[in-house]
Amino acid sequence: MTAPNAHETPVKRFAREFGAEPDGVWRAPGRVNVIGEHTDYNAGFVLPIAIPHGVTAAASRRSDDVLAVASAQFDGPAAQMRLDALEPSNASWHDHAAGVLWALRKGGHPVAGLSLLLDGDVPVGAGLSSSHALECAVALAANDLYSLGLSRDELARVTQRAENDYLGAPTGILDQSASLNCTAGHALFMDTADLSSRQVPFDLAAHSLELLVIDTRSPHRHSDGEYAARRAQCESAAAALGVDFLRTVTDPVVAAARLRAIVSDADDAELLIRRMRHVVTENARVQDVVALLESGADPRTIGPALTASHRSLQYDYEVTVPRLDTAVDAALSAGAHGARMTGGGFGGSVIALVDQAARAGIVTAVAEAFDGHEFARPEFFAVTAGPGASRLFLR
Ligand code: GAF
Repeated sequence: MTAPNAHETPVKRFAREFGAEPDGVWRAPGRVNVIGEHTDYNAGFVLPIAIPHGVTAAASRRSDDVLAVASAQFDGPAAQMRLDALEPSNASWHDHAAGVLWALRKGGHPVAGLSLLLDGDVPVGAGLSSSHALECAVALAANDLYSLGLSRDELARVTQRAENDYLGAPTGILDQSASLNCTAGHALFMDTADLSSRQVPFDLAAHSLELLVIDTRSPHRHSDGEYAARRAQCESAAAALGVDFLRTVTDPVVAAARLRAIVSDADDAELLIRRMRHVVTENARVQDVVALLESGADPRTIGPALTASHRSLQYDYEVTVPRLDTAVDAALSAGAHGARMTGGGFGGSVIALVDQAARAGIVTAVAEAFDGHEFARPEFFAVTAGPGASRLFLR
């Protein structure tokens, strides 16, 4: 029996589990999306940063067509799965590793067995993409160990297939692209229609600012029905408007008039209008924020767009929950320049753009607001734009 040991390196833990040192070690980060929420499955724009938290995968090839996967965070021996017997599942954390190998093989890529030791510090259930960090670390390891030669964007598509078809979560391409393609000191401005992207300077410390994460400790899950329902509503709105994706819509007022004329049930029409309006205005906000950051303006100027994004997610997209709204409202009242939920919503984390000097007061104000609602106290930590996924070594 192996036991978690906080001081043991992934290499040592791997050797203890599998009897030899790993062939290599890879690391992939979680992400915070600065703005551009629920736009990725509408072929729209996103602007994530990689965060310093991530998942490290120590891995070796095996010749027996078995995935053996252990975790530094969980007690117990490695789970063992025959690759040719894998069936879609989302019952355990190791299904995220299995899903990547399953998706690689479904895509015709020749991967055989892997021994894996995973070690992560992305808060789970906080909406910071812990599962995508795991999947990206495993995808990079398999790509190197089996000399697959896949590009970062191809690996992002592989992990998206694992999420959609193995784990049953109908997510877009934001999170894995952030983990694989972000660079330190930058946000990644990506057009999800074709995955074209550019790096946008994002150095808040140079302006005595920081991005404060408020983990509301109300866990979210993408396989729950609400995320899928939002996606389906966007597809219905696009179909009614005669476009492939809502990204094509630029004037929400004209589109709303058309939806009222086309959709016979008035309540259905108003619901589709709210969803459409979020997507169209959010795409515009991403472009506005990128323009401000690229112009060299004080990053404080992006604050109002962050807050407008939250209000749109709260009232038009309806994916916030009381803890998220409470955190945003309290942070703004205490002096944050902007605040919004980040990630899929229905729980998870808020980000607040704060002056470094104001951070302590904002933390106290949010904590007291949570006490007032008898919510469990959130976790607070600042994040900087860290590097994307990488190989740490390969023997
Ligand atoms: C989750 C999904 F995984 C992403 O694809 C994206 O849709 C996000 O929610 C919302 O922007 O993180």
